Formats: sequence, structure tokens, C-alpha cells
Amino acid sequence: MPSAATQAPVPAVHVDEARHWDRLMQMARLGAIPGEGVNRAALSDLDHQARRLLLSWGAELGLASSVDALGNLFLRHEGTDPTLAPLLAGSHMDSQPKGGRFDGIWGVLAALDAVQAIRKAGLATRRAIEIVAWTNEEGGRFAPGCMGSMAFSGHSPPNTWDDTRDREGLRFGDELARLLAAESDIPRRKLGFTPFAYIEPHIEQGPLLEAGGLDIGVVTGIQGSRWFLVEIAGKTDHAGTAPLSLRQDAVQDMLRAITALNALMADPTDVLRFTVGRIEVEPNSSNTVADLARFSIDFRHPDAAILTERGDAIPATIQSAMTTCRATVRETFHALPARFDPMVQDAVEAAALDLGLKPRRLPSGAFHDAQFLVPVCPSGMIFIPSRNGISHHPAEYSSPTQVANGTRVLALTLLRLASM
Ligand code: HGY
Ligand code: MN
Ligand code: MN
Repeated sequence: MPSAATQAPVPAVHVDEARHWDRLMQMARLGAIPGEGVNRAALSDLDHQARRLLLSWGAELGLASSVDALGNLFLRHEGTDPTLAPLLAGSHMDSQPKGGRFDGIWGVLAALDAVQAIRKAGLATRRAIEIVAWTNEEGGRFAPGCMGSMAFSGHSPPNTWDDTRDREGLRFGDELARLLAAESDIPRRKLGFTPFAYIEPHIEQGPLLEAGGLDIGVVTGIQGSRWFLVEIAGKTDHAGTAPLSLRQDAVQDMLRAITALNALMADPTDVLRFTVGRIEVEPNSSNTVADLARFSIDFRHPDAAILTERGDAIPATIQSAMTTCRATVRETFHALPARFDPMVQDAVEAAALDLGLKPRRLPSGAFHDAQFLVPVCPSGMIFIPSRNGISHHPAEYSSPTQVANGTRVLALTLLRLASM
């Protein structure tokens, strides 16, 4: 640890806490739901409005905007040496259906305000800094999540999800085309480039920082995630007349499948995460036997071998649970466990210490776009505390000081990496 005398002076960057909070609250009004929550689905009209608001703030700063074929949105702060690969910082703007005011959007606004603080301090950076808002991280409207970052990183072809439909039957490809048409005034750029490094500020969405009285999470990595969509097809029957012995009841076989999956996913160490969060039944009538049951699977684990072993056993487990119905199982998302680059982790930790804040290193249980940037460039994340560890809920909250601290850490981290 360099002594105070030898330590480089900490750049005086001032993040305007009031303005930063006001921007967050302006964004929170776009899709506001009771309980101070937000419902702003990817590619919705509200998403269009939020992007326009971000673009207006970027234009005030003189940042150059651009958008790629997946709708990933960029704002660029020029560096002094255009031959150098830029830094990339940001997160996502879409929310869960009953989400909070901070998940994703804070990371985008942290990048905006960090760049604004750097420019206001008159600090030229050798490397350009690009602010990014990734398309459809949550996957709430169009599953799976992280489409924008998966396409950007080459993990998946850009047209992979064109025929994916939302609950109203709208195609992702059509809604993406509608967004790009609405933003035809924004310069288009090719999909994908190699940043020098990527940093994603994000709320912790867990209890550890708050419980430890800590200010900043230096994220070490992200556990693996696998999503599946299961459809069980049976036969419609009259609830009053069809004997149980003759039924092909999709709901009953769905229950057998979920029970069998619970047994497969049993974990006495409570590290494994297994969630059935979405169920649809047709015709969804109390006096008609269901001929279709559809459910989602969200399975996560930090160990790649367990993620493979248990995840690969899901289809056979479901098939063996069928008694009278037919099941189809489709994997829609597969993110390997990711470890963040020590260089980025060290830069984040040093920035927090320079600011007199209390950091700790910790893994992320939630997935993030950063997971898909790991194979592209050195990547890392900055966490700030979540009140009571709550997220994906209207009660999600981080304080004005906490969000400003996270943004200050980002600004110093960017300055440190921009000079490398
Ligand atoms: O589901 C997740 O982990 C992320 O919050 N979208
Ligand atoms: Mn998020
Ligand atoms: Mn989320």
C-alpha cells in the first residue's frame, strides 16, 4: 500500500448528489407503480421515453450517441488518444414487472454522472469512455434476459430471439425494429467492439453490505444461470363429467414434474437456487381440465460442474414425471459462472479506499450483463447496499448518499483505468 506521501493525489471529482438523485427519480416516474416501484419493460413505449431522457442528458453534456442492431445505446466521452480502446461503463434500463427504482438504471446514470463529474473537473482521459444501456437485461417481457449483451459479445447471433413473443403475442424482432425506427435519428454503429475494460455499477440486491455496515461491494464474480421453458400438453375435459382415470390433466403432470425437480435440486448447503416463477395454464378455467401447462425454470449455481450436471438432468427428470401428458423442454438461457478480472477489482477497491469508504469483496447471486463481457475484456462490478437486501420489488431502495458514493467510486475507477 503506497504511503500517503507517495500516493498519487486523488483527482477531485465532484458528483452532484442532488442532481444524481433527481435524475434517478425522473427515470422512476417512467413506469411508476404503487409502492414507489417501477414497471418499465424492454422495448416498451416507456423504455423509448427513458432512452430519450437519457439521450437528452447526454446531449447536454456533448456526448456522441449511437445505437447498435440490438438497440444497445451508447453515449461517448472522447479521450485524448483515439487510437486507444475505450472504457465501457453502464448497465440496463428495463425493469422487472414489479421492480424497483434502482436495479439497472442506477448503473446507467452512475456512468453518466461519473463522466459528467470527470468533465466538470476538467480531467482529460487518454481513453474514451463509452456509457452503455444494454437491451433487455431482465427478460421479463421477452425471455431470456441479457439479449443485448449476449449479442454484443458474440455469445449469441443477433437474430436468435426475433420470434420470441411477449404475453400480447408481439415478436421481439418487430418490437426491436419499432425501437430502431423511432431512433432513426441516432447514428447506427456495428454490433460489438472490444473495450479496454468494462465496469458495471449495480445495487447489491442482497443483504451483505448493509449487514456489514459497508459502503461498496467489489464484485468477484457471478454465479452461473440456466433458464428453461417447459410446456406440458394434455387434453381438455369437462370438470364434472370426465373420470379422473381417463384424464390427461396438464396441471397434474406439471405438479409431478415440479415435485421431481425439487428432489433433483435438493441442496442441504442452500447454495443452489431453483425457482419456478412463472406458470400459465390453458384454458385457465375452474371447470375445465387444462390441456396446456407452461412453466419457467430459473436454476443457478456458482460451480460450473453442478450447473452442468443438475441442469442437464432437467429434461429427463421432467419426462420421467409425465403420466398421461407430453412435455417439451427448451433451454432459453445458459450463462456460465464468471470471475471478474483482478485488475478491475483492485481498481474499484483502491477507488473506494481513496474515498475513505468501506469496501468488501463478494460474489453476485444475480446475473448481469457484465457476465457476458468477461470473455470480451477485463470486466468488473461495483455494488452499493440494498436496504434489507430487497430487489425485484417496489421496496427496493438505496439512499442518495449510497448512490452518490457508488458513482464517485466509478469516476475514480474510470480515471485510474483510463490512464492505463
Ligand atoms: O435475474 C437476475 O439475476 C437479474 O436481476 N436480472
Ligand atoms: Mn439488474
Ligand atoms: Mn434485475
